Amino acid sequence: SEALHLHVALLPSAGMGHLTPFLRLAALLVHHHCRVTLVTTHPTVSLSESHFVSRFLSAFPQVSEVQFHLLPLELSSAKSTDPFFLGFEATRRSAHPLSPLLASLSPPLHALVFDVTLISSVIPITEALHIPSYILFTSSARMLSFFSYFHTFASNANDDSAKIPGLTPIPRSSIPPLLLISDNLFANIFKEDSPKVPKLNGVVINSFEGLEAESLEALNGGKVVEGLPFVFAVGPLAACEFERVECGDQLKWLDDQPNGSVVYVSFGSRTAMSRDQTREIGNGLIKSGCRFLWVVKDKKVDKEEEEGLDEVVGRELMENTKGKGLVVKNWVDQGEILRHRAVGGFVSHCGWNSVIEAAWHGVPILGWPQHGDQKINAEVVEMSGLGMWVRSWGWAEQVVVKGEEIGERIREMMGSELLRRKAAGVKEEARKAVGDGGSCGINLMRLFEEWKM
Ligand code: BUP
Repeated sequence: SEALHLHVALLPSAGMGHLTPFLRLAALLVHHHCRVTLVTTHPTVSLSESHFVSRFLSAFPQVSEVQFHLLPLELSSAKSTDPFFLGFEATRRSAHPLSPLLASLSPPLHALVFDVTLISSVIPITEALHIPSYILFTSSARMLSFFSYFHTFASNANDDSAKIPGLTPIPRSSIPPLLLISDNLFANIFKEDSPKVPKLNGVVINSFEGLEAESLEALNGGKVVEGLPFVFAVGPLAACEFERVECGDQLKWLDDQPNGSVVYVSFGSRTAMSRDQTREIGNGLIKSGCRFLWVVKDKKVDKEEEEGLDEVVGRELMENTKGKGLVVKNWVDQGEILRHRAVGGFVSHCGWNSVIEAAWHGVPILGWPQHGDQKINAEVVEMSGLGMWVRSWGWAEQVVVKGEEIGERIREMMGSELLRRKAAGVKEEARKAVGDGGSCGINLMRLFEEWKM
């Protein structure tokens, strides 16, 4: 009722990691009686995305869909081969037709909430139409601080760490590698968009004080960069019913395992592991002596996923895992898995959604960042007490980490009573944030007040 008569449009960008929090935010807004329009991009990069959007729209018939058709991208000028980065870029370059599309919405919009990668292309449109501009930042508040500070940092290229006021310094080795080399798509988006954050009316983020007090205080205390808009921490955004997928076999298998005995292993929706590394992980899991549920992924985009497990993991290794663990290749219901009492630890790439989901269920993380923002997120995992990570493992493709060491670290995580207690503490904080009088509700009300003005 607080949001009655408000009309907000949401505009996500490519990848499940970006889409997921947008749809969860949409569900939250609908819950508060806000009218929501979802701008859906066509085509999506992966099938997971298009299925996810369809399921969302069927579950929320009160949400209007506006279709946004991307222009084909001139590949030779794109400066990247990553299908998701190309998706970002195609969306940026196709933004022009959004102008008549947004202008025609009725009742007129109180706000447009869009993806961080669209700042430069969308702000001129929203300014011309006098629509307040907000982003939903789909990573950590620590990463948001780095993003907002980036244009300052880039001019001091020799620093061994990013010393952002109010934050524990971010070592150079944790900075997304693509940002340290010039003239690639990812770095160019950062360079162009980072100085424009102060032009936004606000930033919505899927985080909470109990997980990221330091960064949220620095951001809203005006320390990070001058002129930043308010950061509305509305996390943890809850997973919704429409996200559920069939995974009866896995849950049944988990039902047969003792409490806290299973380590869940997944590197998210867009990390393809090399064959060598995949086999070392398999060996590591066997050496750990723990039971495991392992999601194997050897292609970046699901559409290309065709090889069988025997081929990717190796037949011998598959034989050896029998009885000790479950190896799966398809999309799993991560929420249900993390919620299961048998799961006692999570080997994760530290994609932000995975971190938030682990926090929600109080499952300790062994972080193994692979790309992009993931080391910065792993620092949050460690600082908050939710888990640990091994700095020497490096970025994906740099080294192949041996099974022996992987197994040892998994044993360490699964055996740590201290980690378990701390992760349970983070879970308590997460529940408090969304409970009565919690920060999620307070920040959401602030946001509605602002939208009403
Ligand atoms: Br894989 C997989 N099932 O099998 P992240 C992922 N997920 O539910 P990413 C499943 O996808 P970026 C699966 O629960 C999370 O909500 C998972 O987001 C879900 O990592 C989401 O963790 C994955 O942020 O994206 O996909 O690498 O790095 O862009 O954040």
